[in-house]
Amino acid sequence: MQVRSVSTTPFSDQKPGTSGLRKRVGIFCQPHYLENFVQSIFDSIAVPQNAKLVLGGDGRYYNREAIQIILKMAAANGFGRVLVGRGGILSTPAASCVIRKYRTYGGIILSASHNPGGPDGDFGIKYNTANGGPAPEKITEAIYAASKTISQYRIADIAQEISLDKIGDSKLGDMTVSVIDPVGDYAELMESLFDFAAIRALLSNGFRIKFDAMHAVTGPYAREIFINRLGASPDSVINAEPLPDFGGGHPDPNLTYAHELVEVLYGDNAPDFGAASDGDGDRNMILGRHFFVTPSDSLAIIAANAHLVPGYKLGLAGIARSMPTSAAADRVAVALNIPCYETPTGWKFFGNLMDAGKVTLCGEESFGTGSDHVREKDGLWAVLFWLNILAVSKQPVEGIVREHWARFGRNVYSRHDYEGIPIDAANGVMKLLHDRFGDLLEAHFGNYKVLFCDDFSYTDPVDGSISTGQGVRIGFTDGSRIVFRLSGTGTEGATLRIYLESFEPDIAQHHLDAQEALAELISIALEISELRERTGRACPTVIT
Ligand code: VG1
Ligand code: CO
Repeated sequence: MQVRSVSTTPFSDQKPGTSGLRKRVGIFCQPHYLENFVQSIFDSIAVPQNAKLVLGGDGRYYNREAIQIILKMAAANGFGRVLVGRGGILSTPAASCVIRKYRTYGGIILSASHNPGGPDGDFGIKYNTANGGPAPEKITEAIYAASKTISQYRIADIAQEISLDKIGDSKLGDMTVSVIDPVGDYAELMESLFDFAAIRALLSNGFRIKFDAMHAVTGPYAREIFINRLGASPDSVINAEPLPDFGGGHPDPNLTYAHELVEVLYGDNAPDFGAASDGDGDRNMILGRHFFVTPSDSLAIIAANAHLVPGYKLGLAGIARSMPTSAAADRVAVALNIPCYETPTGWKFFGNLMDAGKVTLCGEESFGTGSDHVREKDGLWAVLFWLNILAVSKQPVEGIVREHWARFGRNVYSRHDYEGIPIDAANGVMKLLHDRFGDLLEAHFGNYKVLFCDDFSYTDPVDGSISTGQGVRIGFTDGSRIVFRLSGTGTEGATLRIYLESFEPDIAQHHLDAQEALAELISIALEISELRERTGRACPTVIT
């Protein structure tokens, strides 16, 4: 095989964010842009000769082109075999599953997750290590450093396109390209964890479900699992055809962007259960009939009911949640007498805890839930977990949630996102908050008195690594909390997130509507951050 060394110069903007490098397609398509980043990955991980790599993506625009380039670069960089999902498709959790099952050296996942796709949308790339999880900060920082000094990359000098549409092996120089079924290994793993017979019985007894794949990667997975293996009716999965532009939609399973599903679940004759997943299949939204389950509650409820599910009946080692996620799971951990860890935002912080056997379940408020079955959050896994709980408990979704609140109290929760605001204004808000820490400690806001304020930092209990600047927390004496954080996944301006939480021990006493219950905290957040004045925004882009 002929290898070409191509001279190149660095791009200044290849710093990986919360989960990998995400940019507009136009930026990724520039000559050498993708190649520089891929070579920076390979240069940062000391690839052993003949190593195995997993490669796949969420099918968005530029997925196939990128896969051709990465395959040729993998061959030129000494990989022995690359396992690629057929058609270049692998959901993020499925990629994690395949890395672990076939013990590969790592994997490259092409996705910008919940960000829109298409020629004017976003593209993304992330590297996962041998445990199946997102590369830890140590590696992402090394990749970024390498990208700043790169002067050449290596690529196989082969013009031919590698065929990705037929399962089986082919040769690319000395390297083997193994095209694999993207769904099979993952579906098998799900069957090993959940009581498929119980779920099948539930579905055949008239329990109706609706899953919205949002024209993103989960369509083929959902069809195979819900329809073929669990016997759900064919109309149970909507928008099941993955499209390069996600049908023009925003593949983010929340109340705003998954409105088609939300209308069905809040409409007349609504099904019993609704769910959606995002671009790359790692997020989940859970709905009951006329009812929304907050992701933070979902994590807590999954933890409290895990003993009902075969894969978890022996108990949980511990739970981990990201800092902005509500403390609902902490209460369950106390009841189960297991530890609960609080990590910075992003799945990469959970990997060490799972590898060390310290936690079984992990979750984030951003519609991310998962367990140690893989090392990524897993949308369909969460849906199956709920279906398994519903099949055993024979209660509606709303009943399960209300019973949970009655037992543990309710962490009333909401997130307000201000998307696409000027970067300077966003940084100004964060700086102002830091400058006000001293004053805030003295301040009273009606019934609210500040107990502490800080910028969250985390020391990894396994390897001792420290991550600072992970979000401003303002805690009040009654246990309420406001968190301000800048997003690390956006590609347009800045996105500022405000996370609001209060605790209601006696749910008989209080409003059901979170926005109403949190109204005072919301106005405190706006007042102390001067957000409206500094951004000119009257209201958030997305409220969850
Ligand atoms: C967001 C979420 C975070 C999640 C990340 C990746 O990050 O808040 O919880 O881990 O997306 O999710 P940020 O930095 O924009 O707040 V995914 O499904 O986009 O890989
Ligand atoms: Co995602």
